[in-house]
Amino acid sequence: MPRLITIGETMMMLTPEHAEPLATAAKLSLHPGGAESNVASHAAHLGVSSAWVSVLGDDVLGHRIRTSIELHGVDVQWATNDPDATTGVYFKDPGHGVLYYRRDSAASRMSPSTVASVPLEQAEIVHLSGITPALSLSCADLVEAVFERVATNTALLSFDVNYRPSLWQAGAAAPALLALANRADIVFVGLDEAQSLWGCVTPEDVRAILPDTGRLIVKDGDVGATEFNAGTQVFEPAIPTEVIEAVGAGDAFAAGYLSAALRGNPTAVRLRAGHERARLVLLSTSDFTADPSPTQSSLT
Ligand code: KDG
Repeated sequence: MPRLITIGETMMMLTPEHAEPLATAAKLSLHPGGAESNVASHAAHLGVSSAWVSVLGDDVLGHRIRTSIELHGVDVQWATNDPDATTGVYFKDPGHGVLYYRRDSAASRMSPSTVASVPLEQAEIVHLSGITPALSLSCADLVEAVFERVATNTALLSFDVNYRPSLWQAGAAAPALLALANRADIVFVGLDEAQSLWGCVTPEDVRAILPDTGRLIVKDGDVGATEFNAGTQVFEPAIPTEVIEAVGAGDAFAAGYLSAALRGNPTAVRLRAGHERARLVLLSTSDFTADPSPTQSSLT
């Protein structure tokens, strides 16, 4: 049984091989791109048994994504292919953000039934992100159903705020993401996104508006990350890195942190593990840069 279950959309991602804008890039590479499958893939490489739950199109992109994620060592038995919908696609445009082609994608049709047969209560951590409730009403219902189910058992609900402004109607994201984050056991949020969403300037400001989150991890780019947990506050500086491209680094951070938490490590070690994993992704244009092969450890 997987110790970590993640749920969310994965698209086919096209990214320039070198960090140059789409307007001029000559060569693009093709990889799965999805915050939650990224977390599962990194965690699997770190030796944590992980599963990823989603819906893909029954098309060549959907099948390729499923196979790639399985090759990372992730259990994909609950990732299904919908014959009536297509797999989402997105492009990274280094220096300019991202372009999504995901409206009405197969994953946008996810709903509470997507997790009906998934044994969430047997996992130790269930991980979601703030991308999913923005995809469709049925996806928002899915997120609500997972929060409610996990609250009644021993699994911890991990939530990465992952604010994607282009997916939300004006004004809708701030209250929705705040309410979800306040109900989670573990929350990851960038100080920059907390500033855009809620006007927070310091990590302490974020704690003040998320008083009910169990472990709150506020990431401040190349400065470091702070964890608030009950009455404690621990800061761990980032690892100095020549950043090539940052998209996906937050997922790697979450995976490093969660993997260390599952090993029972103390706060500073968990945060350091997050920084170490994020650094691998910051050094490339890909969402997933790993050590050469999956590690086998006592966690599997
Ligand atoms: O965190 C990286 C993800 O944002 C990216 O791979 C695509 O999941 C994605 C999204 O919806 O933005």
